[in-house]
Amino acid sequence: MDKLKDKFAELALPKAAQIKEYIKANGEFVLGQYNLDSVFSGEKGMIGLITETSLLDPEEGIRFRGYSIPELRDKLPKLKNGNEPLPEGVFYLMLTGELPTDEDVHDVTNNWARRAIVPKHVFNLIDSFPISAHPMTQFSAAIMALQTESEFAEAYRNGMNKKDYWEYTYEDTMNLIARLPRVAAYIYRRTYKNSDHIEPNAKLDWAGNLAHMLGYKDDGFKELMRLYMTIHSDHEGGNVSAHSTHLVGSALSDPYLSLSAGMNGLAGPLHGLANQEVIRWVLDLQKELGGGKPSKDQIKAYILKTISEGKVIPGYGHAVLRKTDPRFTAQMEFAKKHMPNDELVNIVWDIYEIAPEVLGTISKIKNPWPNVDAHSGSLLVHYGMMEYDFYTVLFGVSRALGVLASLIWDRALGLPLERPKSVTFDWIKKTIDAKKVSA
Ligand code: HAX
Repeated sequence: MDKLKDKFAELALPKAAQIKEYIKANGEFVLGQYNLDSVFSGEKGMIGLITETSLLDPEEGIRFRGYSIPELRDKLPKLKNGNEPLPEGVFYLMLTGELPTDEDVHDVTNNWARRAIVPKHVFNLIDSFPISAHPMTQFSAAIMALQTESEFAEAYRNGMNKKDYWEYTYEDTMNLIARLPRVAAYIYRRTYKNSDHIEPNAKLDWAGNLAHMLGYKDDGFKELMRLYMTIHSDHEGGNVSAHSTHLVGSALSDPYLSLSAGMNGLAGPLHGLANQEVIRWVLDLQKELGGGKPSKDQIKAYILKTISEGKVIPGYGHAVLRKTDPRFTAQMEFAKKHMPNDELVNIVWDIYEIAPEVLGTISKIKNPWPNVDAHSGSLLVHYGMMEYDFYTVLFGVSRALGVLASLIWDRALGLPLERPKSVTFDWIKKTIDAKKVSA
């Protein structure tokens, strides 16, 4: 028996049927218009995707099924002595649209614990990489290695009916999410701790177990993982990791193939890899100054120098947001409570005072405010995780929750193969010139 699967069938399938009916009845309705600039600016602002799990407002930030980050921290179930939400809860919420009870979350924890066994060949594959391979390369490849377990792929081969797609997507999703912490921790311990691996502890919650397998005993780190895994999980459908997972899934590639594609997108420095770049940038700044805490003038000068070298300030700016990212604020609140005097955290706060002012003077930059990645690394460093090349893997474990919940919805909604039209520049020029002549 799988209570979450039953709940999805009971709540979400009728909703999916309603949505399909609505689309049928209102298919002609015009939602917006776009121009040449839209096409050449990464399709920003063009509505082209349906994503049920979350919605991003440029001024306010992300809402998961209508709940903001502060509301999630308040309302989602926590451990008895904990203060941060359990990520099991945000997954439940994204999937069903309902806030879970403590018992619902407990069921998801147990469900994932039951599914968490990683086949040996996945570890062998990870071990076959040179130790210098980037952790995201190892992570994406390990997800591909896990694909041997895909129930969706097997059922498709055996002639599954379209109406069953969502069920097999659900099964793969649950198995995959259950196994990712073990895979991530294995990569970490192999790459940085001499392959001194730590067995999972099935009594711990999903994020607590991840912290345990990574080798961090501090309860503060476990709390950080719960918050981290919750707030990084989803950012509506158009970001590169969500969009690529969805796009690849639209070919009915199974959840393993789809998530691996999404992780390859997350590994880009303009997206998830920005979290490692932030710490690299701050450490380089410190190194250049001979160590210690830089003054605000030194920070300003370093920002201007970075820009003059044709590089971006990592952790600042966003394709959609136009204010401080509430995920940054949530991490700042966590830091104020747990580590207010940490030097690196204080540097991150000083940068927050300076960077928006400096970036705000550069007219082409649409958003001078910090995003989620500006803060996360400093929290990890505080607990001793200095190996910043690994940070994006943590982001990836979390992001799996949102993009895979969405993939289940994609299959439940029967969304088709995605295939936007592309044209050549010549085609555009001819079309626009012809319109000008006839005007
Ligand atoms: N530092 C310097 N220049 C910046 C900048 C920054 N932080 N943010 C934007 N710009 C520049 C762009 O590079 C672009 O310059 P060109 O026209 O010369 O190419 C110009 O300002 C306009 O960019 P924009 O419209 O404001 O921003 P985009 O939507 O094109 O890009 C990015 C959004 C997040 C990619 C961008 O702000 C950036 O590169 N930020 C730094 C990297 C980063 O933090 N990425 C993580 C984003 C959040 C995320 O996905 N996390 O996973």
